[in-house]
Amino acid sequence: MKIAVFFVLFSSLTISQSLAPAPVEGGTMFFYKPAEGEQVNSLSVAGGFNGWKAGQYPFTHFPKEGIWKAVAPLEPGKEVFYKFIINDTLWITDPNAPFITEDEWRNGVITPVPYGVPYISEVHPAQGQRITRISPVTMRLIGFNSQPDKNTIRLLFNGQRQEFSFNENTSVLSFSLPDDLPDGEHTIELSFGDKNGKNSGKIQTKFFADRYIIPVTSPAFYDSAVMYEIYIRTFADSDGDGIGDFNGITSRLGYLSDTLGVNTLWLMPWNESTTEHGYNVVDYFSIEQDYGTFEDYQIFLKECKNRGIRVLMDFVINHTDSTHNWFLDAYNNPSSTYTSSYQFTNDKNTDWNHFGVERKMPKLDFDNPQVGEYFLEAARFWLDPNGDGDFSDGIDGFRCDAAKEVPHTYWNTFRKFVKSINPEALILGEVWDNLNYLIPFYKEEFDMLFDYPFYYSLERYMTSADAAKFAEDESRYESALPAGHQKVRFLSNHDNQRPLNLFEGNLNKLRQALFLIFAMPGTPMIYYGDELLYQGVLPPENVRNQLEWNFIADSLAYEGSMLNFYRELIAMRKAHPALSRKHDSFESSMNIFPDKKGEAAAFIRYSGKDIYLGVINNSGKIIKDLEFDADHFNNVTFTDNRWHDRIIAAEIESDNFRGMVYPEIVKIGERVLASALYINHGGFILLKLNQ
Ligand SMILES: [Ca+2]
Ligand SMILES: [Ca+2]
Ligand SMILES: [Ca+2]
Repeated sequence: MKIAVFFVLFSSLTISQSLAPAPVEGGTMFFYKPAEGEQVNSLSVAGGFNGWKAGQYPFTHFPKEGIWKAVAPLEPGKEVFYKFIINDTLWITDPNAPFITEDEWRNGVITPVPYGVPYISEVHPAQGQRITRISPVTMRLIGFNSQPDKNTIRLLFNGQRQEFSFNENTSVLSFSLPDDLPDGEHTIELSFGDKNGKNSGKIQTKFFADRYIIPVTSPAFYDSAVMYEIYIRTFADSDGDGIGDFNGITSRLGYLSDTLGVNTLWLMPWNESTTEHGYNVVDYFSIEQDYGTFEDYQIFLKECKNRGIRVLMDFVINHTDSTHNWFLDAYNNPSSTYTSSYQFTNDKNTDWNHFGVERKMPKLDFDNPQVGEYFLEAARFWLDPNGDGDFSDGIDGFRCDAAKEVPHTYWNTFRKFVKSINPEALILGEVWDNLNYLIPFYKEEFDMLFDYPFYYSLERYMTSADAAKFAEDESRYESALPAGHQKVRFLSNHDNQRPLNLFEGNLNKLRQALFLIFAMPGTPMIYYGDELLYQGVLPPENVRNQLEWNFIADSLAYEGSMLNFYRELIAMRKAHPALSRKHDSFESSMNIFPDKKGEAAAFIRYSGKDIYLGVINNSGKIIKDLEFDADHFNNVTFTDNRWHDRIIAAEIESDNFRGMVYPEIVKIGERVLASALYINHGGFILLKLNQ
């Protein structure tokens, strides 16, 4: 008996030994466990707390445990971003960080808690979070080696005493927010003691309300659009100089619109530039000479209009090229009229703030109205080059590069200006960051944003196979976004690895992820070459390959090719409009949930009487029978059992179960049972539920 008890205690201790950063005397302890065969000679932690200086807080190796440990004196309650540095050179993300930023940096994020005193966790809304709908505040109170004492809790909301309820079993404190809660910052302050008599001291957390009384109004065209991103330089060359050009794209529009079925093109920058990628513009009113003439561009645009294809321009306004005439004038010339258009950091105008590490990309200063007005003029030019009020010679919208580097106030001005010229013009923003960061960019600024949170959530699901977590993330995410919002969903672009590499060469995961992107809300986007199963990992040069046009015919001829898979998905989305219906918590067109065992991720798409059930099996085994809560099927009438007639799309076969798909779906009381629904690991199915 004693041995058994000891064993239980011992194993629970082992399991609970997390490698997440933990409070210790004198600061926060970080852990790192190298992978088998990983060569680690030295290791340190750095972040905002020490100016990102490598080596200042080194780890010590504990060979017996196979773990490295370091302590940094972090200030409790103050959120920090951090990374680990291996062998002084390789910056990596802490694999056990409680949160990882969903931007290009992938930093670990922690809010250190003090050692030896009670603290709070699982706070909702989380510290610093933006909310768009009102829901109760909840948090878990954690004592130091003992339970919190309810009688000691003191709670203030925006400086006023606040009533609350406290569940002593779960240690969760909660209170409701008033329906008329004003927008803006809200502060929660509390203190409490535990049964050992330790006191938390004052704990503060803040959140923001952003209610979007005005919903986002994005052009309806993009709800059912399929977008395609092109790097002009490597897409199609018309004159044999080895560089892709406008005439080359024009000659391939048949492939894009008829063969593939896309109807929106985002072209990487086409203004004159000194780099291959073009993200540093020399002249905002020009066509890159490598890509052809302005006439070539106009012919391309006209052919797109004839085919009903919309064209988005990559608008790069955070910085210019260092040979832009403004910068040439201002460089080493403090009396230049353009001195205050840039962010010079010395008196002589010989040093300046720039984008990332690129000195060739001097940052503009939007505090100077001259800068903003210049880009309104550029926008007007591309929307209507001859200024006659007829947009048939203009672009259909802007893909705004590095949008988070440019002030919100400017995007608001930009929106008003663009919409006053052409209300149908699309304003699409690249905000490479988490949901919390995205939200403010919708408010009177952008019609659509690239959905980075979904990109990372999908990656996590494919790695972890945690269907319940995926469904929860997606539901929570959708409910936080404003009414009427739209987003672009993608698996890759010119800055990210190719999708096959994202899923480590696993074709089943790739097909599942694509299926989700084409069956769920948001505008799907394809990065050129993905349909030919191109591979490539960062740096970005590796994912900007030359498109090999002679592969297309082969790919079309092979039924099982990725190109044909893309074509099927696009056709599926077009044939079933419910799949492209917009979704947010105000206008619901989707419900996502796991099955009762948490093995499959399922979703229902609905639009009026059209109801579809999608199921993904990423569980590692064959699913034969599924059971769901009937609550998810409220709008469904279970009339007959001819389900096999209603399979819209499926990748369900394995060698053992080929052709054995005759699902029966019935509702019994509180449950919906889908039996004989064979889905192999890596498979998916989409069924129409109502005839
Ligand atoms: Ca060429
Ligand atoms: Ca050039
Ligand atoms: Ca015109």
